[in-house]
Amino acid sequence: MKLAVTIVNQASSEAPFVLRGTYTESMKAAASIGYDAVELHLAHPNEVNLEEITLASQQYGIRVSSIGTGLSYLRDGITLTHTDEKLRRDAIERVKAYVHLAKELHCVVIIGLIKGIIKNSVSPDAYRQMLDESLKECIQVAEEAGVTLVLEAVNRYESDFLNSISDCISFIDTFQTDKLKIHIDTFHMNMEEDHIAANIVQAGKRIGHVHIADSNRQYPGKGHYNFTETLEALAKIGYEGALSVECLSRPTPIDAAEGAYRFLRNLANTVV
Ligand code: LER
Ligand code: MN
Repeated sequence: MKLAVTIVNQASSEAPFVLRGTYTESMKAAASIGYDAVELHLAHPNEVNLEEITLASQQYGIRVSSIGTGLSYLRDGITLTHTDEKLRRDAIERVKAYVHLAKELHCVVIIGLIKGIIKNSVSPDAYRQMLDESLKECIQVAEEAGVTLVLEAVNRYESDFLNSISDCISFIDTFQTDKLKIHIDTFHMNMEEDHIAANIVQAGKRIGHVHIADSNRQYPGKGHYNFTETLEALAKIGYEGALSVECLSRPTPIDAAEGAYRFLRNLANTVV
């Protein structure tokens, strides 16, 4: 399985991203540890220089697996369900811009925090209608670009919609496209799923991306999450995407990146 690590320019020490600093320096550091790919977290696609990323990718032999978009919400307050029509439109245009970048980098685009939450909407129905409309527009652009959007199942304390794999299955099936898939995260699954392996198998080919953190959100091996069970379920469904490490950067970013890599590489070698 391909291993990826999250990289971000700047984030608080409590944010669950691993390597911090310039994107190209982090690509170099990730490649030297052995990672196959990086996951870029950025508030706006214009924060990266495509030529520089492409060059670093060739130079260090590392790909981009995924683009995380949550920082656009955290920095600019835009969501796909915002009651302010201008901020909703801005979010749609932002996702389209991420899709254009993802097309060049051959990677997936994560839809997490940018979808917004019901609590900030007028009503659950209004929320759902706006999410449907906004996503349909994003999906059209994703289909044209051949890019996959991945919708993250996030635990109930952070989101009030799409907390579990089964929530995501029912939701994405209504769109009838293979360009909208489910994004699972071991940290969230640990809280929300009744049976992790069975639910992954149930989702099957709908799974498009995987975040990895241990039960305490530290790097894998530091808590009590059963990664063998998850990796075996992913092998069973023929998952071909990346396992992307999104965890606290403790005790240091490099320690977390190295510790996660050692643990996962070792496990992946025994499982697949
Ligand atoms: C949030 O907890 C999370 O897992 C992130 O991937 C959301 O962007
Ligand atoms: Mn995540």
